[in-house]
Amino acid sequence: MSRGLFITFEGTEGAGKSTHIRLLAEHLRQQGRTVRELREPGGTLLGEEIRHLLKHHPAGHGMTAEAELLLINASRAQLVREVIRPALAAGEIVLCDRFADSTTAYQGHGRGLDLTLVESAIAAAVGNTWPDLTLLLTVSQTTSEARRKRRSGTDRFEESGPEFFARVESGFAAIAHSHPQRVKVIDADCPLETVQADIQRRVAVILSNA
Ligand code: Z5A
Repeated sequence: MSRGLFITFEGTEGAGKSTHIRLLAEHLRQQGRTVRELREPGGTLLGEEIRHLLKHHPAGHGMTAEAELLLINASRAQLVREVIRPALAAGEIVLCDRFADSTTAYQGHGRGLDLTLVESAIAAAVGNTWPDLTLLLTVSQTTSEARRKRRSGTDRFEESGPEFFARVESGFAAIAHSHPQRVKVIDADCPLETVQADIQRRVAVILSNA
């Protein structure tokens, strides 16, 4: 590949994004590919500090939706320029745990910010660095809650109620509907092996066209 491949994973909490990125990265490395695993917010020194502010720092209490939007996109602007673009230029496969679609779903649909404003902030951060493929992992609310309960501790996002997460979920569904070429929906309620096999199939298709 002269230019690498940019794949993002999206979905609500507990959908299995982190787990499947790890499994897919192992699978691709076994094929001799160079793979970069990233997460948002985060992925750079600056981005990880912003992540802490957004999720756990006491200064984040009472954060406005607009401040949240801009902080997430500040982290993204850094990640795109410092890591993603150079990695793609070097021919790597970049796997990113959440990206711009999460902002549309969480800050746009979830927090209720104007979608045009959200799009402008995303555009400033992303420029023309859009994913080649987005895998949207969908799970029922029941599965999401059960999987989240297995973890210890909560963050500021998890303090939002079920109505917020329902809006986020319909936001993701709207994104998938508007971008059927880029966004592929994966039923992540299925057993782990079935979901990973589905993901590997989707990625094999795009790799064979790259
Ligand atoms: N956020 C935002 O608001 N706007 C943005 O633009 C961006 C982010 C980029 C990041 O939190 C927060 O930032 C996020 C949105 C916001 N918060 N919320 N809500 P994060 O990175 O800490 O959390 P997350 O992205 O929501 O990920 P997660 O909760 O850790 O879930 P996950 O990565 O999708 O799931 P997992 O950790 O891989 O799996 C959870 C458990 O389920 C684990 O024990 C697995 O072994 C198990 N699992 C996974 N798949 C299966 C299957 N198929 N069967 C059985 N068990 C499974």
